Amino acid sequence: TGLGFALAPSLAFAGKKDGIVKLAFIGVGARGMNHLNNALQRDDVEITAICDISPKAIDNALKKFEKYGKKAPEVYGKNEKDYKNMLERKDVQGVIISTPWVWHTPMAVDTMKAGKYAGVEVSAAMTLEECWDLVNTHEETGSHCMILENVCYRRDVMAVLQMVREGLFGEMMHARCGYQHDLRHVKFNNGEQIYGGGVEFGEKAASEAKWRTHHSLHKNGDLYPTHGLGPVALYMDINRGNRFTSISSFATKSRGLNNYIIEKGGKDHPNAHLDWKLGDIVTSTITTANGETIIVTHDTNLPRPYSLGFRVQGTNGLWQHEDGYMGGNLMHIQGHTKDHHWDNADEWLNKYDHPLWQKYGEHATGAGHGGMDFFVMHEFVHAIRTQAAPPLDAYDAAAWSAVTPLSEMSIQEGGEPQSFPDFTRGKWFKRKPVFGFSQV
Ligand code: A2G
Repeated sequence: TGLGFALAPSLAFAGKKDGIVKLAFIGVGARGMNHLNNALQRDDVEITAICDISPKAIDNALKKFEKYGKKAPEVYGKNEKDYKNMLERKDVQGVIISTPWVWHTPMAVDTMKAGKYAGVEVSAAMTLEECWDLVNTHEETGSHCMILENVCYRRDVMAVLQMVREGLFGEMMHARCGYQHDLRHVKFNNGEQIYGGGVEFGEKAASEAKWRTHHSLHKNGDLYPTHGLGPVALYMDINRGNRFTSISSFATKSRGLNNYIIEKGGKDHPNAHLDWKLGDIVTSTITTANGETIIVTHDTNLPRPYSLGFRVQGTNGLWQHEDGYMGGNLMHIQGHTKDHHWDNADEWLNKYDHPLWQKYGEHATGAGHGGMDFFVMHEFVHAIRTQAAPPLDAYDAAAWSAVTPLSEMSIQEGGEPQSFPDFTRGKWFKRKPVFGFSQV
């Protein structure tokens, strides 16, 4: 995707031999294939079944099984509901769901109802009703749902979590984050290649542009909040001593996608006449029960380098980071950093490197997205093996994903603050943080 993330195969991972975890996959397209690749390299996982309605995707996936010398899985995908047949299998304990967004909640709900662990890609839900469906199904069935938010496992993000917990920033006060990624080549292609080369979307397009783009046509809100908000939620103990209380959102006008279509496809292309609803930059301010604020940005239609733009600030200092190669990795910690100056954050992040990264960094770095994908799979598998609750759960999935519908509502009402439902129904007050404490 032009992010320069390594996609080389990671080192084969030798896990615990006792208790092989049996996984199935719904969706083995671009994202699912990445997860599949990681799972196939673990000898503590057996993939018993895969499901996709695209025969080409199934074909590619089966080739991977051959490549790694693994037993071929049962294949499902006759139609859009065939995944339900797969969920009836006894030899499936957990299901990785990497499908178009509108399928995430229904598939996660069906997976939990089938008594299996659901590992659902981001965002987990598109509407408030879906957020509640995830929570209610988890509570009714006792089955678990892990939101597979890989950025929570980014090396710098986890080091900063250690610093937050050690109190280096003082009391949490404010954070900024966002999904700032020029997706124009992802939202449009020529139907053959998966990125760019044309200005088609929907039926005439391939891969993500088939389903992702139409959300930009019909919705004005933060369509993809969790890459930024997941880590910030961990810093602020959301659902575990704290919770999001309100959100107020604003959108700019919409220009980027139309300009791109005209530039690449000409002003007579049929797509040049569409009225895109998504504002190019959507900015939301979230408040929390503990008195912090969070500014979340969604910026996917304009030319710009990738950055999640983290800022994590407390009463004693802050981390401020701009992804990329220009050295925008800054730290200021009162008592350590010279007043009114920045430190290069690298030294701090090395010093507070998370134990999980120290232990598995070597396996992780080849696994895609700079290693995060290894950990998200590792922890999902570990939760299943130990029959434990996953570190990112249905409440997290609901609270983080709720930003999409709530920001849409706020924008429609001119920025009017919207209340977050308390998806934990009061349990946030007593629940304790769990993410990142396991060193298994
Ligand atoms: O761009 C990145 O890889 C995103 N991941 C991923 O979620 C998806 O939007 C992709 C575009 O296809 C991160 O930013 C971590």
